[in-house]
Amino acid sequence: MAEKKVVAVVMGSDSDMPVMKACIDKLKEFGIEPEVRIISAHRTPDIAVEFAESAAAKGIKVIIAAAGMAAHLAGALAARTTLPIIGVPLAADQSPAGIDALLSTVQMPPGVPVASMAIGKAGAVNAAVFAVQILALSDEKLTAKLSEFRKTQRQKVIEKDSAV
Ligand code: RP5
Repeated sequence: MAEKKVVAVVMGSDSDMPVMKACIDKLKEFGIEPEVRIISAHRTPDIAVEFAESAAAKGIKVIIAAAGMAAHLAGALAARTTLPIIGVPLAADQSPAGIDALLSTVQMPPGVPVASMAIGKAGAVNAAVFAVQILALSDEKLTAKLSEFRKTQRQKVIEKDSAV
């Protein structure tokens, strides 16, 4: 039987996938196969509500929500669940470098937080790492993988330093 998915990666459009692939790939590096959905807070608001309200009961523990422009997806999901929501603001076509999405994602009212990451690919990768950090609180194997990840990252910088 397939293992229950504990992380969901939701994005507002398939046009977000080229950036969000970095998030999905990073989760997979840690052995986490996410549930991936395209759900729009504005174009499919009913599906966003249904998804958020049913996520915890399905076994989802962390939701990563990415969107561009007036990026209300992370906040709209956060309004309907007490699961932690990690937001990834994206620079969509013709948008001012993602600043619009950043402010829409990060400026949540008190009481309904979204953990907003950086704009774009860095944020997509960090959303995956942050989700792993949350899950690692109750998973020693993930804690060990995070420690290994940091060591490898450190080593890569040292190698670049020697090669420069
Ligand atoms: C947002 O609008 C999506 O997350 C995407 O970043 C942006 C543009 O969507 P498409 O017009 O490409 O579907 O809701």
